[in-house]
Amino acid sequence: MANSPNDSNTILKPEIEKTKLPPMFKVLLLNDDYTPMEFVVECIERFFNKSREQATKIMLQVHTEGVGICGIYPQDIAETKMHQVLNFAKELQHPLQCTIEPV
Ligand code: TYC
Repeated sequence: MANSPNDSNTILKPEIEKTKLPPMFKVLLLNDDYTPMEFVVECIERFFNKSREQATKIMLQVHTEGVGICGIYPQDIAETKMHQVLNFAKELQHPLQCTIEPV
């Protein structure tokens, strides 16, 4: 069109492709005095695809520091993983707490 903004002899900068990354969320486990260590390790292996060694390290971090990061994901995936942990813990009547937090 005659009056469109780019209808001139102006040299335009090429559009830089913007690959938008989704906001990311940390999935955190919280310590408590009752959930067995073995159950926490099993949760981390199962829902966060960690090796037994990695899972044990994260569990011990939570046990000693009070909180630990199991993984970082887009919001919907982080929420799903949190619910999977909470449902599994509830099923076995462990008080394990899991939450998510923006990065
Ligand atoms: N503190 C628990 C115990 O001594 C173990 C534990 C670790 C519980 C991590 C929760 O997120 C947790 N049995």
